Amino acid sequence: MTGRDHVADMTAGPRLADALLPRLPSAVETPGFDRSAVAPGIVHLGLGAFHRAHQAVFVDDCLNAGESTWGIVGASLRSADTRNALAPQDGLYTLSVVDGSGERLRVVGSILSTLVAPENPGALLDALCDPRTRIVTLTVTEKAYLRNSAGNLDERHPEVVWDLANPDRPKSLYGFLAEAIARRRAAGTVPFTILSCDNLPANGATLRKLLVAFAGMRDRELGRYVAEDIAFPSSMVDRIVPATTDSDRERISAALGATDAWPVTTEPFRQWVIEDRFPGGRPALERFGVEMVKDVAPFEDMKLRLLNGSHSAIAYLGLLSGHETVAAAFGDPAIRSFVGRLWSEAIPTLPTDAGLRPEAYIDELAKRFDNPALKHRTAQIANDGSQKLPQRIIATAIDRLRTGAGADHLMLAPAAWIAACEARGNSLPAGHFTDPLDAALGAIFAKSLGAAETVDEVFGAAGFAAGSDNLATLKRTAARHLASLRRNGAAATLQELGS
Ligand code: CS2
Repeated sequence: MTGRDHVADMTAGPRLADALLPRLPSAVETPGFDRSAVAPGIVHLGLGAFHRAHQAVFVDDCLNAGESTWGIVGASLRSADTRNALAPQDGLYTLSVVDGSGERLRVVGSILSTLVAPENPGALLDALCDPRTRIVTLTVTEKAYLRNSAGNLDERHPEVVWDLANPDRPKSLYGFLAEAIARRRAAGTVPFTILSCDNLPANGATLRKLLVAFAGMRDRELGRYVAEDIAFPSSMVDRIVPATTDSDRERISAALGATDAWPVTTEPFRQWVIEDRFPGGRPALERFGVEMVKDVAPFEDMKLRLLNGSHSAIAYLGLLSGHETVAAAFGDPAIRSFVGRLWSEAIPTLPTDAGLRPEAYIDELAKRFDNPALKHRTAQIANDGSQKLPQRIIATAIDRLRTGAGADHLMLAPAAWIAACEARGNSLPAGHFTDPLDAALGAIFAKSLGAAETVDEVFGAAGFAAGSDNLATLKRTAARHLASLRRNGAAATLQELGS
């Protein structure tokens, strides 16, 4: 059910809005700044729950501290649901921070307005071209980067083809960014800085490469301009944000005494590490714990390989073992002990000269995964495995083999992904999670192949480890695990791997 659909059946009083802020219970934190005096300075693409629990809260901290030129214009590139929920609330929403000790509520005021790109692409282009916009942030998820299996821009993707032919009515992030950059340049407006906040390694450099390719297809000179005159700092973002449930909506609205159609729940932990390259200026995020650094790469590697890698493994093994949430799956001794050994495989692949403290990091991670109040569904993390596993698991395994070490535990993750995909429509509901590769996967599974052939075809379709000298070894290990998962199930496979 979407936020909008839900509003009709909620009875928790008036709708959350600016006028209501003074009447909220005193335990609820509210914006300490005059929202009407804040000017927009950031356009955010991808107005999902993650953004609203992370970047928007750090920016809210800055606005509370008196910086008044960094309000957010939030845009969805696909669905109207978030706008439909937030627009009647003046862009306000509640952040609920939960752990074993209880729940803290905070109404966040940093999102000044909300846009839905497909409804009105011109309005989003106008916001991007507004001279007051100096930063464009993105949380559009891995698949929106429209990469082919070699990691380059998928030039045949229908949205790329459309955007090249229809620059005034773009659909993809590339069409919007390239057109806005071209218009700003023609108008003599200073360029904005583009800050990717997606879970991709070297996300700034990756986005730069892809956008330069797109812009160059429009016009060589524009490609050169993007390459030379736009800054793409990389960033590492971290906060666990389960999808909002109806029971969250009811509980939080009851506590507010006002209806919030789309609150967001999260954990106390939050981390943002940003490469400090903002020619057009930036809010003083470092005052609120954001780490402004020269090189984000080590932090990104540690987070992708330890947190996200184990998250994906927990999700697929959890699904195969009947666990609905991360806390339940991680509470399963067999999965927990497997994850410990997975971390032991991944840690030696991290840089040792960058001041990382991986042992302390995994200690804290274990506590975060155990958070009993965070109902983070395994099915949520399971989405888009084909887009996530390369940087979370496969790259780590390649690094292991390169140094002559093994990757037995790591390679259980892609095998469990395949097994969980196969289980949909059987032991798992058909649409329990989705993947951009679902059509190709369905065609492979329909052939009822043995484990080795299945792994071969799935790795080929997903481009896993393409070009690696050790591809055959990686596939062999994954196939052994898949055969065991199919034949003996997850519990026996985990037990055998542990012995
Ligand atoms: C998760 C991430 O859904 C997923 O794939 O692994 O969203 C994870 O919760 C965040 O990256 C935590 O920062």
